[in-house]
Amino acid sequence: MLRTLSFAAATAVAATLMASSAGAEIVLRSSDTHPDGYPTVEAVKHMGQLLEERTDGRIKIDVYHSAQLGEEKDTIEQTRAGVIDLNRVSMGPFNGLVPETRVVSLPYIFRSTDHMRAVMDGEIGEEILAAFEPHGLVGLAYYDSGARSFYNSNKEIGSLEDLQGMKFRVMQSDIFVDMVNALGANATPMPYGEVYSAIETGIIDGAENNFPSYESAKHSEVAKFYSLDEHLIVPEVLVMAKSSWDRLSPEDQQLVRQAAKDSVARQREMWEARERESRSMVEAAGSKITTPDKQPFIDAMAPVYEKHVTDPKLQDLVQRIQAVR
Ligand code: GTR
Repeated sequence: MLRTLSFAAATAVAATLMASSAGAEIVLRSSDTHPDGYPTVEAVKHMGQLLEERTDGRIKIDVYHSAQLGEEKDTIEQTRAGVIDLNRVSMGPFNGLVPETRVVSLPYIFRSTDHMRAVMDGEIGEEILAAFEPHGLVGLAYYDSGARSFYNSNKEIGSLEDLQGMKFRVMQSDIFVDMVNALGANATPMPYGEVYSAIETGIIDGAENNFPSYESAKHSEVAKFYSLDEHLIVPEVLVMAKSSWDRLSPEDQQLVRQAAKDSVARQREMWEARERESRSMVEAAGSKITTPDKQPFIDAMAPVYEKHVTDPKLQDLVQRIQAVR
């Protein structure tokens, strides 16, 4: 019973079962869109192992990978409602809900993964984690997601000109729609799980993502042309339902937060290895990777910044991010 209910929903049941159950008292249900073995899935499993060890098996995490609990947008709502306890998601789908997530979803805001890590590991990252709380969520940790680039089923993209008029799927956020439009292409927001068949049937020409997603979601089978423009370095985030969090004792909250933080280094290690592996896998399977000149892509993003960074608080965050060395 405990295994299928969220901690929030199971608490009432747990209260009666606890006395007789020799197993975990608290089982946290965690969602991820990626398949088993993907670095984010394995990182949350690792966090669960740490928690089990540190609580003598009293707190456990069950990871529901492969979008078993739904597409990201829906799982975010379910997490806010306390139906799902933990959720590992991209920052992108939070853009409509948590304004602070918008700054780290801007194209080319981070110069490199090292820059992203320096920002997210520091005080700006902590501020953004805290910004989830008024929205029914507790931000726990960030994971790496490399850089996202465009891929498509039609042709090589050697320059910005080649993108003109093409149709790309983006995550469900207005920033990404405007980003693609500013490049002269057309954006179609849609859930991740629909992208493969949308490319296959020609509803869209392609999408944009990092190598591990491109490979593991098998988009590489239907979109062979990958263009390394690296327009987005957008971190992943692990959030917890505020209602599940509030049911934990302060000591357990501390344990959960620490285990989440401690899983980050493991995720990054796995991420770096997986990026390399995925890239060689898709290349071996016939994907053609091109490297366009990025500068015209970067220059084309000015209107996106003008439109989306109007709030003084977000303007300040952008400046502080750019100032991080
Ligand atoms: C992946 C990310 C997922 C999801 C997906 C998407 O890189 O890890 O959380 O956001 O992209 O494009 O929907």
